[in-house]
Parts: sequence; structure tokens; C-alpha cells
Amino acid sequence: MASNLPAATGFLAEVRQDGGRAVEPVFAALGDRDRRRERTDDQVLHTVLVHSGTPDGARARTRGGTLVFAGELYNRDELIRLLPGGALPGGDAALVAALFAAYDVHVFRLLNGRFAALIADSGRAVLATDHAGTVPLYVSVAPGRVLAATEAKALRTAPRGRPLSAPPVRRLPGTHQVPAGGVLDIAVATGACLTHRTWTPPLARRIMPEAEAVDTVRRTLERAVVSRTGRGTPLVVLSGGIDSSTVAALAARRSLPPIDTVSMGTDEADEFPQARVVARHIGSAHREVTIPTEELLSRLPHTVWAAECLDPDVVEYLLPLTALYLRLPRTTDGGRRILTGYGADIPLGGMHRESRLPQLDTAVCHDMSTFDGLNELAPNLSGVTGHWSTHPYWDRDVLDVLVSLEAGLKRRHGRDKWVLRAAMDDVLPHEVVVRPKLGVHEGSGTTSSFSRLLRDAGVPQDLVRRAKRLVVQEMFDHVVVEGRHPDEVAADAVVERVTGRLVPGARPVPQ
Ligand code: IOT
Ligand code: MG
Repeated sequence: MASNLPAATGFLAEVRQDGGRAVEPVFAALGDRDRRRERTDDQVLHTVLVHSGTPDGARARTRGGTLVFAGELYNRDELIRLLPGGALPGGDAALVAALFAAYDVHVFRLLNGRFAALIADSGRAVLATDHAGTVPLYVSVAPGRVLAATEAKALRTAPRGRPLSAPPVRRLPGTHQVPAGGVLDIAVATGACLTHRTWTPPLARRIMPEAEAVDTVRRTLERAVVSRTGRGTPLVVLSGGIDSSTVAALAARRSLPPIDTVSMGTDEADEFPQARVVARHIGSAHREVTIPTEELLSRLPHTVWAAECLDPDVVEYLLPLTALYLRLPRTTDGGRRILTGYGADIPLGGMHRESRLPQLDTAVCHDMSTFDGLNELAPNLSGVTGHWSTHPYWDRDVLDVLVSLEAGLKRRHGRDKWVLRAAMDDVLPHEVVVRPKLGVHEGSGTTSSFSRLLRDAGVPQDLVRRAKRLVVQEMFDHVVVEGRHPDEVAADAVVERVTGRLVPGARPVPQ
């Protein structure tokens, strides 16, 4: 059901005063392409939207121009109340455009959503991401020309842009990533750029009685799940751990027909029994997908292609999910709306098997100040098969609550993520509520099989981490910088080259 997805899931937009030829973009995101060229004031706006049937909802007129919007909003009701007479504009793009007339760039401080946006208006190009930059946005700027796209590879053939005070993209000189919770307000004629921050992770911690904390987490999460389920039957990617089981259970409570759940495993490891307990409990229509390890590892280039991520740890988290999404082809009904439990461990310190509170909060502070640019929440992971994924734990309100709870509510009574577990005590089976964390990279054997691939190629154990980083970098160069399709990039050939560079004379270990 196309109408159940956002009007657009990606775009390229080119604002120019100098004429010139439009850039022909490549995207990992699957979908129809809608191209348009329009003249606004003294500039030309050329856009390519990635969509699944209703691209008009992703464009809206502003007073002096046009807004393009990829993604969706989760606080429409609140936002509509801000309009004169509570007028109800059509889609999310129209709502943001109407609010831009009243608030200008500060409209982006009001939004709780998952989006990237560009407004070409009266000689300005305004670029914005949601609070957490969950839909990545890249930009290249020169006097008289602003190019922006939701994938860096779409800008690979752009003429070189000028330096900006935003993070540069590896080996694409002049291309930058718009920061999470960032707005760039660019004067097109000169390329001068003003940066605003619309969100920053809370630094202070809130002290609350247990019951109040538990209740706040439950209510905020419920709202985040409900605003993401859409009209059709949602699909939840379910590991059976507390994070995704919570999302599935809350989605199931709001849905009359059974929701769909799917679990992936490999021929080496799975968490199928754990996920089955949850699926049975909530009455979901559940599927299990077993992916051979060889197939899993062959999806490394696809993962880097979709996420445009250079961090080898994050690529290991995303690889099993990408391999799963590639096993869920889009049907004639269109792409699915997929909910995940991704990201819960970041504000709750769930990755840190550590009971001391200072260490826990140090980890939370570190992770909340380093997530930007990793693209681990990027919609393109499921977008490669035309699906739209969304992550309730990184809802702006949920994140504000979870990050700001004092560490003693996150680790309590000997349990990690205590406040979340306690919030779900009456909804999930006890064994699920108390199940210790197993990361997707562990539960699917991804970390160990990627390490083994390198060791078998001749990389000594102490160089495996370094080799993983180099493999991911080389894949990035092929599928982002050179714009190659990941099917043309053989993971084992890359591994062989990296091994050769790292360990000259290495001989593959006989199998
Ligand atoms: P993990 O929490 O295991 O998995 C993330 C999500 O992927 C789950 O909530 C679930 O929706 C889905 N998932 C996991 N395993 C399966 C499976 N077998 N079948 C189907 N769906 C599955 C890593 C991690 O442990 O993922 N992600 C962490 C931390 C990220 C660290 N990043 C950072 N510091 N910037 C997370 O918070 O999700
Ligand atoms: Mg998790």
C-alpha cells in the first residue's frame, strides 16, 4: 500500500542561478522517480524525488518558493494547532511549509519526525534534518548553486563545492553531511551559510520515583509506536529481546488484525525460540528467515551502499538487518512500513555490560555525542527493497526521556535497561522482560563470521579490527565514491586486497 508510506523517501534537489546541466543521481533507495524543474524568483529548482506513488505530497509551495520533504512527522496534531484557525493542510510537506511562513527556520525546532527537507525560497536554500539526522542529508555549495541529496552517492558527479562548517564526506571533496538536528540557511548567490541547531541530547539527568519513571517511559513509547504504525498492518523486525519485543507488543495492542513479525537467523546462530515466545504471546503472524552465512557476508557491500557508513562496528549491526530486508522483496502492493527496536541501547546504555553508574552514564554521554554521521537509523537499509523503516526509541520525545533519566533508573535491581523492562512488565512474558541483551551482531553470528572471513584470508587476530575498518572503507569507495552497484563488488575480493595491503605475503589459511 503505497499510501501507507511517506510521500517521498529520498530526494536530490538542485538550486541554481547559473543555468547549467542537472546532475543525474544514483540512489540506493528503491522507488519511482519524479523529476521536476521549476523557476522561483531568479533561480531554478530541479528536483528528483524517490517515491512510491504520491510524490505531490512531498512538495509544497512556500510564500517565495518550494519545499521538498522526504520522510514523515509524528507530531502532526500538535503542529496543526499552531496554524491560524487550526487549518489542516494536506500532507506533511504542506504542514511544514505553512509553519515556515510563521516561524521561518525555527519551524524545525517544532518538529518530531524522521525527515530531510529543503526549502528554496527567495534566494535562500534552507536544508534541515530531524533532531537525530535519521534521514541523512548531504550538500555541496558553490556561489550560485546548492545541491542537496539524501544520499552522498547522488552528489558524486557534482562540481566541487566550497568548504562548509559541516562534516566532509570521505573522498567526495566539497560534499558535506548536514548535522543531526541541523539547519543550514544558505544564501544561494554567495554560498554564505548560517548554521542552526534545533536539538541536542539532554545533558542533565532527571530524578524520578520509580513508578513515575516507569509510567513516563511507557506512555511516551506508546505514543511513539502508535504514531508510526500507519494505516496498514505494520511489520516489526523482532529479535525477541526487550527492545523489539516492546515495540511489537505495543504495536499489536493498537492493531485489531494481527501484526506481522519477522526474525532472521543464519546457519550458524539464531534467536528463533526467543522470538517465537513473543510472537505467540502477542498473536502476531510470524516468519523466520534463515540466511546462509555466505549470503550474509556477501551483503557487506549492500550495507555500506545503503547506510553510507564507515564505522565497522555499526556495519556489523546493520549487516544482518540489510540481509533480512533484501530477503523481503516489495510486493505489487508496494513497500511495507517496518518498525524496529533499533537504538534503544544507546540512551539506556544497554551495550555496556557494566553495573557501575558512572561508567554507564559515561557510555551514554559518549554514544549520544558520537552517533551523528553513523547513519545507523537511515531508511535506506530497508529502502533498498522499497520498504520504509522507523524506530520508536529515537522518537524525539522518547529520546529526551530516556537519555535524561538518571543512570540509577537505567541500571537497577541488578538489571540493565531496568526502567524499560519494568515499563513492560504487564505486557510481555516474564522471561522476555528479564532476558539479557544479545546484540544482533552476536545473535546472528555476524561478528564472528566476519572475523573468520578475515582470518581465513590470512589476517592475524590482532589485525582483524583494523582489517574490518579497511574493508568497509574500500567498499565505501566503490559503492559511494565510484557509484558502483554493490552486486558488482565482491566482498571476498575486497578482503583479499585489504589482506594483501595489511599483511604482505599473507597466504590464505587452507579450509
Ligand atoms: P540489537 O539491539 O540487537 O538490534 C537492533 C534491532 O534490530 C532490534 O531491536 C530488532 O528490531 C532488530 N533485530 C535484531 N535482531 C534481529 C533478528 N534476529 N531478527 C529480526 N530483527 C532483529 C546494535 C544491537 O545490539 O542491535 N544496536 C544497538 C546499539 C547501536 C550502537 N550505536 C552507537 N553507539 N552509535 C541499538 O541500540 O540498537
Ligand atoms: Mg536492541
